[in-house]
This record gives sequence, C-alpha cells and structure tokens, in this order.
Amino acid sequence: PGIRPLVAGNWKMNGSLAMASALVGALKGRQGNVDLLVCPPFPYLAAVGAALAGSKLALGAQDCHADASGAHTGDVAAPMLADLGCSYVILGHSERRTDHGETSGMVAAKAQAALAAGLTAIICVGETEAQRNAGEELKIVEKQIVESVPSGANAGNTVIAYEPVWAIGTGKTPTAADVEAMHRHIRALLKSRVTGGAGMRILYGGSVKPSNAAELMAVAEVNGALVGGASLKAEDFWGIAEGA
Ligand code: G2H
Repeated sequence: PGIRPLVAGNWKMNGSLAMASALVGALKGRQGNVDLLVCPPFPYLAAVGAALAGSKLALGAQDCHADASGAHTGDVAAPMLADLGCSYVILGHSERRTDHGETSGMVAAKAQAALAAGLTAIICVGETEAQRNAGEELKIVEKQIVESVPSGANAGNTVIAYEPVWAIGTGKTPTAADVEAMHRHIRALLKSRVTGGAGMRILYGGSVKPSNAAELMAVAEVNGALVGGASLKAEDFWGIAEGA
C-alpha cells in the first residue's frame, strides 16, 4: 500500500538519435500518477538527458560495470551514468544473463557499484518456460533474488523487476493469478531479507502493452512495469502509464 508505481521503458538496442529525440519530445510534457523512466542505449543517454531536462521523466541505463573505473574496454561505469544524469540502471536483464553470461553474483556486484554511485538498481529476475513447466518458478526466482540483491539494498535504492523469460517480446503473458502468486512470494522474501522490503517496488515485465497494462498493474504487489517493445512508441508507453 502506498507504493507509487514506476513505469520504465527499456529501449534495448533500438532506436536512433532522431527517434530518441522524437520519443522524448512526445513524452516530456506529460505527467501522470506514476513515475516514468526511459532507458535508452548508452550512446543516446546524453542527448536524451538534455532533452528531458526540466521534465518529470527520469533517465536510466541498461547495464553498468561492477568497477567504478579501470581497464575494461567497452564497458561503462556506474559513476559515468550518474554523471550523465541517470538515476536508474537496469541490471541482470535476462538478455544480459543469456547474451553475456551474467550470473546473479555478477549482477549483485554491478548493483553494489550502482548503489555506490547513487543510482537506483532495477534488478531483473525471471524463470524460463522449462522452469515454469517444471513448477520451479518460485524457487528459481527466489534464488535469483537472494543472489542478485546486494547487502546495501533498500526500498529507496533498489527495484525488483519480475520478467518471466518466456513472456519477453513474445506477446505471451502469465495469468493475473500467476503474476500475483509470484509477486506475493517476492514481497514475502523482501520483507524477510531486505531493509524496507515492504516498500520496495516490484515491477512486472514481459509483453506489457496498453491493452493488458491495466489488468497486470491491478494485480496485488505489482508496483509498475518494465516495458520493452511498447516503450518505443510514445502513445503505447503513455497508454501503459495511464493503465498503471
Ligand atoms: C522484457 C520487456 C522489457 P518486452 O524484457 O524489459 O520487453 O516488453 O518487449 O517483452
């Protein structure tokens, strides 16, 4: 109760400078009853940050390194993101766990770096289809949370995003009852393990769109959405925000 929803757009590896400025231009004047966040690819962060100045939209990135600086060619450090005006960073998205072999231990180290830089970490967890079919989803997600959430996490600096891997970009979504069972399980775990766990946001992600947002966002213990494909169009993203 009383948790203000967050609707976060994860642009993934999509867009262009022109698209980024058009999308932000269409969103920046709006202010609903939720917090809105856009997470563009690294090369567009500075431009999007400048375009967002003075608006209520927050800026976030899609990954960071676990070290604050150093010899890590091609990587981006959390203090650099803070420098650019980011207030959030998405960590441990299933695409990074799969494409880059990120383990929960690595995600925890990145999250620790994010918190040290003053960023809010959005830590992603979720089961595969095979794991759900085997009835292991609660156990798998619990293990991911235990291993991915760093010790300094609290309700102000960390957000959990539950994204069933089989629902990502597929158009498939779990039933409201399945989402509720998972989010209640996560809430109980956070309450028992994390400072302020009762107030930590738990987002749902995976094929959220304007037509299903209101139903998903009305589920108990769902405190917003992490939106991929539908965050690339201003009207869709706004439609989701209005449903939240
Ligand atoms: C899940 C989600 C955003 P989509 O990855 O993180 O993507 O909404 O396209 O399923």
